[in-house]
Amino acid sequence: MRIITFGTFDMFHIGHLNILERAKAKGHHLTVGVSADALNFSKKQRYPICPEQDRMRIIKSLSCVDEVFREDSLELKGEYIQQYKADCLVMGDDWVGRFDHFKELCKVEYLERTPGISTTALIEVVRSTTDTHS
Ligand code: C2G
Repeated sequence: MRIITFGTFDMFHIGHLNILERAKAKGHHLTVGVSADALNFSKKQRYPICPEQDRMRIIKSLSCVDEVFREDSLELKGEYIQQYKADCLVMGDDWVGRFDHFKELCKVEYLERTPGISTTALIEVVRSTTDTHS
């Protein structure tokens, strides 16, 4: 089965690795759409800490990942699912229900997020450490 998943994967951490490994375990081929810097800016009004070329290189280097592309638009998910011939879309459960309409194209599964870690929390830790020492 061919699996597809999407994410920003900024400041790559263990929660990201866990979901990618678990996504791959559901099939034999894993495609990852890494969200573009511009897409992040349009969604969150800030750019990721790590630029898209770096985020894509990191994801590409993982042994559980077979193929990587840049996700330029949230509206193109259906096209990406078809283009990469995915049989199953996997997302973390922070997205539960949000992609159910793709069930007409492929299976849709939401996996439990790894508790206690997020890019936002990492940024906060760095920020508070920097504040303390400056
Ligand atoms: N994740 C996880 N556990 C965490 C943190 C993240 O399982 N502790 C998962 C998320 O649920 C997501 C993936 O890791 O499936 C990537 O997370 P983000 O980089 O935060 O991606 P996001 O901004 O949700 O981008 O088109 C959708 C977007 O591209 C998704």
